[in-house]
Amino acid sequence: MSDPLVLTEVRDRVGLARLNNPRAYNALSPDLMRTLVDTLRAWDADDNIGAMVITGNEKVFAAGADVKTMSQASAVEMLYSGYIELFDVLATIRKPIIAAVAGWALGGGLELALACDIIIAAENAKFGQPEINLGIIPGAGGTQRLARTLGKYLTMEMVLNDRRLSAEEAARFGLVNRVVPVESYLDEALALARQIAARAPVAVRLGKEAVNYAFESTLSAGLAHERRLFYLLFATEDQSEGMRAFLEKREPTWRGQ
Ligand code: DAK
Repeated sequence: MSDPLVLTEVRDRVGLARLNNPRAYNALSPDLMRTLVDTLRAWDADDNIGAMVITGNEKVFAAGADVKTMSQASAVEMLYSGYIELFDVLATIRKPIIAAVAGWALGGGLELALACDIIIAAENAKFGQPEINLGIIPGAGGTQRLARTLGKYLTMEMVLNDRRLSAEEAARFGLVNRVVPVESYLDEALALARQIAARAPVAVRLGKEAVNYAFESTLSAGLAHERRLFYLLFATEDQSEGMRAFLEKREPTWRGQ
């Protein structure tokens, strides 16, 4: 039997998914993506999990879609493959997802990281959209999510001329939350995930929804949406508990209700 394409474990309310296609630099084959998405969906529905981490290994996060598979595909086969829908599912996951990136995050690999909510980078992380070398462009969100994060000009250079960013550059340009030593990047990501997973679940869920809405709407629509979610939280037990605990100078006990 072949090794699983995604290695999973759950600890302290955090689900950890390790991409595991080492022979092809963690290329995101359809089978790997399907396994990853099924895992994340199951964790999203599991009350015992509050946050998730996606990682690769110390040398590579993911080198993009599987070029071997893609090289033979026609336009119609690509259209009907369902591959892109697997990326779309990531945007429907309600719990926070942290990408812990060491080594290469290229093409679909970078697009996978961009679909996460927080990116922790190891010092050796390298980010790029090399699709232009294959005669194509990014197709899983790279042109849009990078432009929203880095602005037009750097994104153009990355998409049109395979400009790659070091971890330090990625941090400077706001593409990652922070850069940490290779030895500790996964521990950092897991520790952050554990902290978020221990917070008020409904507020975490609506906070993620509110921030993501900023990328989909005008400012006034976004502000109105935020306000509705804010009022909604006053219908939760966790809001009463959180404020009572603050006034009583004790730690709150969140129930996710
Ligand atoms: N796919 C398949 N195999 C890959 C691969 C990939 N993306 N990346 C690496 N490999 C394989 C290599 O072919 C090689 O295999 P063997 O020769 O050993 O059999 C092995 O991994 C080691 O690679 P190298 O010999 O090249 O190792 P180096 O250390 O020299 O270089 C590298 C590492 C990661 C810098 C290099 O391998 C590289 O540049 N890889 C390709 C990166 C790339 O072009 N990525 C973008 C792929 S395009 C869609 C939406 C989006 C997408 C698809 C569809 N729809 C809307 C339907 C996404 C597209 C992409 O991501």
